[in-house]
Amino acid sequence: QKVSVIGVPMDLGQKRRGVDMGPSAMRYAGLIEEIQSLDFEVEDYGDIYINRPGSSKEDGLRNLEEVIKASEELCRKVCEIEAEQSFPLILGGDHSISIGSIAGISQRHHNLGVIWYDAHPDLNTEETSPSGNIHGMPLAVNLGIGHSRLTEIGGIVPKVKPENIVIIGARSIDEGERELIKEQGIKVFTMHEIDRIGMTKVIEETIEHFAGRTDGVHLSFDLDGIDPLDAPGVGTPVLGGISYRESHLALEMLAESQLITSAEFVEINPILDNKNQTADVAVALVSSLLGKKLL
Ligand code: DIR
Ligand code: MN
Ligand code: MN
Ligand code: MN
Repeated sequence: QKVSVIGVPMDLGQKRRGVDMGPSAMRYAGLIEEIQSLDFEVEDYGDIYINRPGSSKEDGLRNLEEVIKASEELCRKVCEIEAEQSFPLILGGDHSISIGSIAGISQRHHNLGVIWYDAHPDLNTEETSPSGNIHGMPLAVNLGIGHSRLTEIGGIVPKVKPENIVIIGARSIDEGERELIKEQGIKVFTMHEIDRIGMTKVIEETIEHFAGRTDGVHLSFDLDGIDPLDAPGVGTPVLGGISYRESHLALEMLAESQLITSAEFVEINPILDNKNQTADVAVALVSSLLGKKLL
């Protein structure tokens, strides 16, 4: 089994610099060695090039041209990885990178499932966004909703069907996002459901939701889904998140299910972090996702 790692040092999907260092932080935290220790062959594709500095706001979207360029490049690289039957592991960068990663993955997975592990549903459009930040829009874009220059990347629109999405950990939801969730009937486990039924049940229901229906499931893991106490190095921390242990449990259960066919870990900002704690957490979680067991 092979894992192909690709870094996307993108920080133009939002306003705070530093999240471009996420791929370095995860490599420094021992990502490659950790995957090798689990008996996978690893190929590190290095990082894709991000054009800097960004442009100004265009059509209400900050740094649109640079995000499009990077997304197209990431789409091509992910396609190459998928063509080799290798497992794509994408390192962010802010969450706007998900536009390019899912554009690539959806070329071969026409009935793709997506797990969006995040404090935010990232379902804004240039019309509903309070910030103009593209990192708050990628899930909408992947549903074919939003600016056409973003939704058309990779040529397939939409890339994901609303019934093939499960959001886990949401606790900061904008008005436009709330409407879209209702209108599209998207399955969401907010913190309320996680507290109420527990992570075990949440993941059991998630697995049940996808099993036998999808031709692959992509895990899009935003580190701000985790509580800021456990993952402080993120640009938009939100109190009351998923714990470190619950997150391991979730990924251990997903590993056992063998449903996950690609993954990305995004939004680590080493400048805001406490001695690379958040990258250490991400590497430990990758290891659970790839099947590491305590015993
Ligand atoms: C907010 C923040 N909903 C926005 N989104 C974040 O700007 O659209 N996503 N931080 O991760
Ligand atoms: Mn595949
Ligand atoms: Mn996000
Ligand atoms: Mn988030």
